[in-house]
Amino acid sequence: MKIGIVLYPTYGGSGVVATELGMALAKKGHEIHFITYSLPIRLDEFGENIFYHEVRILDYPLFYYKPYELVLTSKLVDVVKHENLDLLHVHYAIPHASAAYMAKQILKTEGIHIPFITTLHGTDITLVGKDSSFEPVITFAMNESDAVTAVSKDLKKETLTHFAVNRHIEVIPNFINPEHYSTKPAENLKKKYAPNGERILVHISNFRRVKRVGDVAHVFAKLRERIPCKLIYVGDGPERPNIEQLCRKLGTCNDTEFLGKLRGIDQILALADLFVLTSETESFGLAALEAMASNVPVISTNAGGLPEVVEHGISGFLSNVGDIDDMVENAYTILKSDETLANFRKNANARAHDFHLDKILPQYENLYARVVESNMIRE
Ligand code: GMT
Repeated sequence: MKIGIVLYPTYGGSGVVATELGMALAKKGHEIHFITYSLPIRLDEFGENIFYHEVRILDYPLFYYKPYELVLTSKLVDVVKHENLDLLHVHYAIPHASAAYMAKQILKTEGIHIPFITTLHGTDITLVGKDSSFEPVITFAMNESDAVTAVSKDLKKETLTHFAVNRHIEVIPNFINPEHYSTKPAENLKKKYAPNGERILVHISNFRRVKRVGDVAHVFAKLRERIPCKLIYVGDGPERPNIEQLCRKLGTCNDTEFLGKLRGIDQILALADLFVLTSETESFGLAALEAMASNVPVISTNAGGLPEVVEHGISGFLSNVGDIDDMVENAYTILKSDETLANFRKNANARAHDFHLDKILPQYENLYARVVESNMIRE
């Protein structure tokens, strides 16, 4: 099948999932065309079935707001037509779903019938999409999609609660390719970050308010009173300056590292003893799953789709949003002895395998086949 994948190329879960999906499909012989405004960060393997089409925006003084959606639409029309695509799969509804809808209508006037699938990732529904400035367009684009998927049951529920969606939403969870995660820490890095064998806590996010990164800092400050530990932050975003200030205020900076944005996170996850995710909403929590694939247990909130990923008391623990003391207690329970930690590590890895690529990829392929087939019947 020839598939166009539309995605955000930057750091963020939806782009990672879309890229990993495309690379895995290409390995299975599908022809994959990534369509976005810069090279996706995880697109590190160029195979014979992988193509990249860059969306460029013409700069013109009149464009105070650059019309990305329009140039994306034109690019979709061009790629579908000239590469003879069978299907478009857009990741993150805004503005990809409405651009795909528009491209579909334009192509229809030329006798080309292209179906499109919209995958909802989270904030396109829970934070941004349901705002009245986007809602009517998102609702329309979902209803006009040939199929809609959500990455968790909770996200499906949220979508049905806040939008007048009149079509079926299929839940296809995010996945991991275990080949991409290392479970062996590099000794030199371990020595660098935890010279005296301290436990290493890791948090990875885009440092947006929704992640409540300050809670990570508070959990760490309390935990280090009970157990020798270090904290590594990966990622960057609007809240980072506040978190750096908080670290100074709490007096924890000597035991904290801010690594910023990293292309590969496998080496850092391999060092970690515990992954901490304190989000207020989280449709799935791909970063937590990636940690689990690296044998790292997770303490997180019980928000959104996180309970569908982390098993309370088995591969980690879930706490109410903002319940710092409970998170500290949970972290201590996991880290207090090597034996308990080893057990949680084993369980985390086993849980990650429930989301193995081999289990999830056929669900997408099956959906693609159904959508393309019903599009042919309609033609
Ligand atoms: O919030 C982020 O981390 C970025 C965002 C994205 O779209 O890139 O993540 C969302 O999609 C991920 C992949 O499906 C999910 O794992 C995240 O839980 C989700 N983020 C939120 O719901 C806040």
